[in-house]
Amino acid sequence: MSRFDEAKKMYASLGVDAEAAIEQLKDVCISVHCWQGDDVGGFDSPEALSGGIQTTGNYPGKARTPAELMADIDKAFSLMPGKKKLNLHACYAIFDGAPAGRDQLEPKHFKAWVDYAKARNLGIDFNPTFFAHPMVKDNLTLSSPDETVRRYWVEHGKACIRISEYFAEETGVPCVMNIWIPDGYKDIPADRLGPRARFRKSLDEILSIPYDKTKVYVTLESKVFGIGLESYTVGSAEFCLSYSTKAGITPLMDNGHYHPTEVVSDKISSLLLFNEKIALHVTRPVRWDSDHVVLFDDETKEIAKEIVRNNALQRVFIATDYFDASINRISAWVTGVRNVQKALLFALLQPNDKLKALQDSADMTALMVLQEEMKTAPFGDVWDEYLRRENVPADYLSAVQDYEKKVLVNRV
Ligand code: RNT
Ligand code: ZN
Repeated sequence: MSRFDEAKKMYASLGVDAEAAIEQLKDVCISVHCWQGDDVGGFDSPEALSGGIQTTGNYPGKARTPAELMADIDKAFSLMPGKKKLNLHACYAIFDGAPAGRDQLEPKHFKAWVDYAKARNLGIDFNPTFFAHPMVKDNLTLSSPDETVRRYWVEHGKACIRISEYFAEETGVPCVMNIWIPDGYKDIPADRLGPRARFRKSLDEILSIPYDKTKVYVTLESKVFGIGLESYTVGSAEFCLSYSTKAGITPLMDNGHYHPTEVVSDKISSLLLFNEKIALHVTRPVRWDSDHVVLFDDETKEIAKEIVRNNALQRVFIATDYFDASINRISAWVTGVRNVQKALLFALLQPNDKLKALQDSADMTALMVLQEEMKTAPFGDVWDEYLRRENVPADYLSAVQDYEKKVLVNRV
């Protein structure tokens, strides 16, 4: 009997169908962020990263051109099982000839990405880029009191909706367009309402353009603070959640965007009760929103459990969001995405009905014992079987090291 067969038997004894878990996992799409490959650099502006986010490290091999980034994404995707979507930022526009400002971006500036995605049967998600640009003034964009600045970024948001619709039409897959602005203050403001009122007005203006809501899902991502923006964040949790509900768009939670003892896993159920769809940025905050590579850790598993046991795999847009420049970037990509998938498989392999029944009968003793027992169940054997069926190697490190030797080290 193979290790998988043994594991299957063990899970079956608990009422868990390992085959069904694998089948379900195959259909879950993870939206993979393109920005792990070049430290959130992009191609449209030479400005350094800003907006209170930071990539640290200088591991060799960062992608410097669209061709390099595309090659790296190919390498990374070849080592990830399951369904993927490509998540792009507006700063990854590819100009062939005259560059355009962010307020002037058009679908044609993303044609190379559409060709890339179509050739690989990928859908595309999108993000307007409200950072690392000279039109960010005093750390403000959509909430700026300077009308020229505010308008510029409203036009950017509108342009991005048009581009998102183009992605959906070309690929045949709906596009999730996520709005996140870095706007905030390092020190105590005198007016907290004004910037938020302007942000609300700007969002209203962006969303006023007609677009097909079955093709473009606009999401809004909140944040607690950024580096250099410690005292006040315009797009706070309360602002973004209230706005999303009122405007009928989709709320997005990034698990690096809350106070250190707050957990997104506990928030998912509440949002599911009041939203048809919700969206996540899965990351690993270490003491702050540091965007470390996602690990197979307790909170990632808990997030996955909340999605699976609430029957919400079709209602949650799952995207990765991290950027580590201190290790091989391809490995960072693959490790983080695989860990999201591992967490989902782990969740699919829990005896969820049994656990709920124990909770409802107030048998917290048996609940604790069973939950603990599941931690050492032969999960790894089911994961390995999933990789085998998906035709990706269990050992991706050798492939990454080989690519590093042949390709990445030459980028100097
Ligand atoms: C920043 C947000 C945002 C960015 C990306 C690059 O704190 O998490 O999602 O990481 O848009
Ligand atoms: Zn995020």
